[in-house]
Amino acid sequence: MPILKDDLKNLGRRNFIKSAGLTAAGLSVAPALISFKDDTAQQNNIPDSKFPEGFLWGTATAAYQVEGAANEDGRGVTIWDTFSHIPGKVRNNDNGDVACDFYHRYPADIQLMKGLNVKAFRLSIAWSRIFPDGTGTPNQKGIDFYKKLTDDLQENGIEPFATLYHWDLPQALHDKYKGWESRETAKAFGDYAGFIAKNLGDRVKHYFTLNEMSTFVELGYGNGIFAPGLKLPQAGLNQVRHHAVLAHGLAVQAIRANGAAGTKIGLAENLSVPVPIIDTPENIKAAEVAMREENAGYLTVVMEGKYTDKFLKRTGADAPKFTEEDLKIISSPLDFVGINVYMPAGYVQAADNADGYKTLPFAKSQPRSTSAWQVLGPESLYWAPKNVQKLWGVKEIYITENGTSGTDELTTDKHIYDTDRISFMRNYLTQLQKATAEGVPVKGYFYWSMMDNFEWTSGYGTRFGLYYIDYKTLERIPKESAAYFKVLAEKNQVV
Ligand code: PNW
Repeated sequence: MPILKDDLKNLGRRNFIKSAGLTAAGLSVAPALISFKDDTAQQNNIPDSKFPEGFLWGTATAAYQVEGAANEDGRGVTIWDTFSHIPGKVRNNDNGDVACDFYHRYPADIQLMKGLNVKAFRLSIAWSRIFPDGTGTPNQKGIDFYKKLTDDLQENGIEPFATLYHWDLPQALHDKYKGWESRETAKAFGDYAGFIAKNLGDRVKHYFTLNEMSTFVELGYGNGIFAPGLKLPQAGLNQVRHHAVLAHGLAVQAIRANGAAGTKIGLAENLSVPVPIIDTPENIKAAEVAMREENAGYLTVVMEGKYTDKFLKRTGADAPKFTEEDLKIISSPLDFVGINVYMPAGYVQAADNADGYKTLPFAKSQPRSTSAWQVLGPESLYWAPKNVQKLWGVKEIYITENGTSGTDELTTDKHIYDTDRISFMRNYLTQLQKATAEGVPVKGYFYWSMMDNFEWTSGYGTRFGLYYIDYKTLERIPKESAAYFKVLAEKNQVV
């Protein structure tokens, strides 16, 4: 295999030899080192690493995390504005007032994406830019912003995929109804979704209703570390869970009723992904059973139109109050299922107990990213889509988020050699490719995130981007992983 002199120099300078030592830990780094400058698939030496033809490569962001311009053009206050301005809630007391200033800089950012061979972009629409108070009179300037943004994307050959709720609830709905504690918020969300489909439906064909119901509900209303910072008792928490899935269903119906022909609808859920510790038939079955049960309050009820018997038994007197009609709405048919996959929920094995499985504790030395919650387990990106297909017969799956946070040190010559992120992508994507090769219908992958951004309670110190943001100047600097993504998307294969 021809290794050019330049490659050798790069290998040395970038200290890649050291990272190649990772192969000892079972991470396949070596073959791809050379592939960066290789032109043919054969030289890559991974003949099976292709993704299906037409596989969509994209990046993802969310309004509050990147847009900034918090007080411009009539945008209403959201629960995250309120929460992030309370001292002590976010690391370093960071907030999203300016963020990456994507609101003003999106034209240049679209060019950066184009340079990465990105063909799809997952953005979120800020509800409070459209309806500053959550309901009522729409704000034309907000609509115009998303029209301009999505037009610009399409003119550059990038398909917009819009999330309607990425956690930035209009504060007015919180004040008036206690937010997701009330059914009124679910109804308001349905109305807003219908309005968007009517007004942007000519240009946006793909919608995700809510992003990660499980995360914003559990962290915002269960343990209080996310906005609005509540710690509800179980009965109240179950009702919030129910209102979230109900909001999803109402939005699906509203988009169907108002969207243009050909509009496709799904959601983007951070589902719990149990991974079999050893791939025996018993453990594989156990992981499937565990996945259905662990997502009972969210994806399972959306896909099945009923709460599982075990969920109702577990919640007992605290179970959510719901009607049969609610369940029908919640399980309105979807065109695709989007899943955000970062980690295994745990490694499981078959067990002779009432659940039929047992979750093993993570080893203390299990690798993690700089996000304390993120245990690294590439197999999660195989088992998540595999079992979504198996459990619910889903025909179209998108990986709506996958990514990792790193230390991302900026060198004096302005480089970021994020070897950890590249290794992460290669290992996770190898697992995803294995799933697609087995016929699991994954249609696309959105890397989280296109650029560093406001990482919720972790503020700006935790970086997930392919582009580094210098928060003093707002300059975007491509990380080494951006170069990796560019080749990956161009070749449509693990590199
Ligand atoms: C997701 N956890 O959030 C969100 O969809 C993104 O907005 C976010 O930036 C990204 O993943 C990276 O964190 C999560 O604690 C936040 O398990 C927290 C958790 C999971 C996902």
